[in-house]
Amino acid sequence: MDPMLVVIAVLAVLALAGGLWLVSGRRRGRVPPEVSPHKPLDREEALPTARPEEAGAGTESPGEAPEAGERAGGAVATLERPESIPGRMQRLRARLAGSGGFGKAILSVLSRGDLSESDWEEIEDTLLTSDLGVEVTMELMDGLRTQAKVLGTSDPEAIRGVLRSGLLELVDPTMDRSLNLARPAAAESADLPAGAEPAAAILMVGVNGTGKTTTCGKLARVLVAQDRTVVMGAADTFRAAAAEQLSTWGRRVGVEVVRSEREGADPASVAFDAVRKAADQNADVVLIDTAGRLQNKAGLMDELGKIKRVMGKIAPVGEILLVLDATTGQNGMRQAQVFSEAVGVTGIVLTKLDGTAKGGIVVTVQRELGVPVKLVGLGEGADDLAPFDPEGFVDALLA
Ligand SMILES: Nc1nc2c(ncn2[C@@H]2O[C@H](COP(=O)(O)OP(=O)(O)OP(=O)(O)O)[C@@H](O)[C@H]2O)c(=O)[nH]1
Ligand SMILES: [Mg+2]
Repeated sequence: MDPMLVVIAVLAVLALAGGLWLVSGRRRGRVPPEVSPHKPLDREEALPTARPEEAGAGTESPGEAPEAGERAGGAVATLERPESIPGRMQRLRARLAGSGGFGKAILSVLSRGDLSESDWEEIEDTLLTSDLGVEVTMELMDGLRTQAKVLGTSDPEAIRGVLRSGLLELVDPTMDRSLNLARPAAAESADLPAGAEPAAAILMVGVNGTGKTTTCGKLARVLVAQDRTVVMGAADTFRAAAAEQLSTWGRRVGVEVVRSEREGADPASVAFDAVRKAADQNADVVLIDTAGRLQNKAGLMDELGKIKRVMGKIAPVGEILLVLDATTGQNGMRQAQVFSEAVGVTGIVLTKLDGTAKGGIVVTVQRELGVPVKLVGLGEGADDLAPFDPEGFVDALLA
């Protein structure tokens, strides 16, 4: 055989092998299309993707981007120390009592002693205005009337006891209200570096203005107060101000915030980057803030499903908190149902309970969804968030 031909054949084989190796090497290093968090899907097809290096997405820690005046002589200002949980419970009890104007109104009727039919109607009206809903009110009224017949209404203390146990039963102390902070096993597609473990992931969802970002910030503080390491993800890419709002919360307690500088970036991509970052850092918890959305916007509801799915490429999302504004009352119920169907809500955060006397909403929302109220927002202050405690709540209502 012509030696020249042999040389050409060998070179051709080598070139082919080299080419194949490069391709498979690229494949190895690349996330397959269906699992790529950066690939825009569905209606986002037209939107630019949000790879951190392309879109200016990045993380911000307190040391990297301090606010003006935050540095003194090159040192980062001291971080805030969030209030301990028992401390805040004590402080917030009075505000919780405010959400139960109805409890006191009923007690005052009961204290009249022998109740006339119009007294009973007054109790019924009061319960109805507390957002307990008609069905629950009727149930509670039946119980009260029956007990009143047995005990006689001349003993207001006894009736108060009946009201307390009736309300407590409605609020249901048997529900598990703990946040799921167990670290999940990594998904097969996670491809994490050795030693990295996914963090417990919490996704915050809800309609506009209910308090999602504020709750993310407050919850980060609760977790920091418990000595947990936290990463937050600003998956509200709708407005640049939203990421800044979350970053401000993070900065105050030294929690890193993963964000995209570009408005309209794919929120699922930012959520993925945050979950990935949390795993790489072995953080305990990753909190993902999302943009407010109306439940009747199907495309936006699908987007939430996508965020959850893409986060699941690292590990399953353990907690999906629906943030509901307590002052919207029964209107919140429809929202709650649609969000629940779209992403499977695991817990409710009832915010602005300090601004309403309609604490009955706690009962209604739990009944409608079969999901417990886990946290309550009781003010605009940084530590005005508390775990929901049924006994404390009912006692505050009847204090
Ligand atoms: N009084 C009171 N105000 C609250 C509470 N939680 C949140 N807020 C206020 O509600 C307003 C909206 O809060 P955000 O956290 O920005 O709400 P959001 O759901 O993130 O809003 P979007 O991202 O626009 O959908 C802010 O002024 C908060 O201070 C609460 O528990 N009590
Ligand atoms: Mg927000």
